[in-house]
Amino acid sequence: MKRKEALKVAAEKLPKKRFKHCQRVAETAEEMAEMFNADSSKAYLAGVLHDYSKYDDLAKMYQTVSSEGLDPELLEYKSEVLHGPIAAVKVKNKFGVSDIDVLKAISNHTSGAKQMGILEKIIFVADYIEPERSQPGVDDIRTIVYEEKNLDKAVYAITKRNIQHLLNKDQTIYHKTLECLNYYNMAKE
Ligand code: DGI
Ligand code: FE
Ligand code: FE
Ligand code: FE
Repeated sequence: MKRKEALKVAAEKLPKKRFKHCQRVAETAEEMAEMFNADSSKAYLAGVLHDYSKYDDLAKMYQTVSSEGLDPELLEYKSEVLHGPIAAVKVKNKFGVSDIDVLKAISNHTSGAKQMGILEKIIFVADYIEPERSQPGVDDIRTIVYEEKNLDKAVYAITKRNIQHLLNKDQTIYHKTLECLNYYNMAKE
């Protein structure tokens, strides 16, 4: 799938604000790919499509989890945790995106995972630091990325903040989020 086509399907499917976020993630990911010697075209494509399923019908998402044999534990969560894995299935089946790096980056963009590839890490981080993000501490993450150039440390810092935030709201932590925390705690230096 070419970037123009991806932009078109994302723009048609998503509310304007969400689409704009996807565009900014794509641009941030493209720039990061150049910094970290990854494939910038793949980074842009994964960025545009990462939130494609954010507003899908939850019952249909659960059906897809079953029919595609996705992690059954996903059934205990809502779109917040499901939309990455579901988007990966959809862009593969609907648009023929077959690149495994792109599909994994889309699938794991919310939880992260252990032993992520470069593209997965880039999308995970770009989603958190795209220019309109203003959550407390985001500038510390930008410094880790753009000055220290340490992606593993950024993944760890983001995952730690996400988990702290989720625990403050008594949310359940998905196992891949925890695996990501533990793995990048060891990998970060
Ligand atoms: O889709 P975005 O808003 O751009 O961002 P995202 O996909 O990174 O995160 C979506 C939401 O998912 C965010 O509000 C936090 C939530 N989330 C991330 N990890 C977990 C989680 N929610 C639960 N319950 N458990 C998790 O492990
Ligand atoms: Fe998302
Ligand atoms: Fe994220
Ligand atoms: Fe996003």
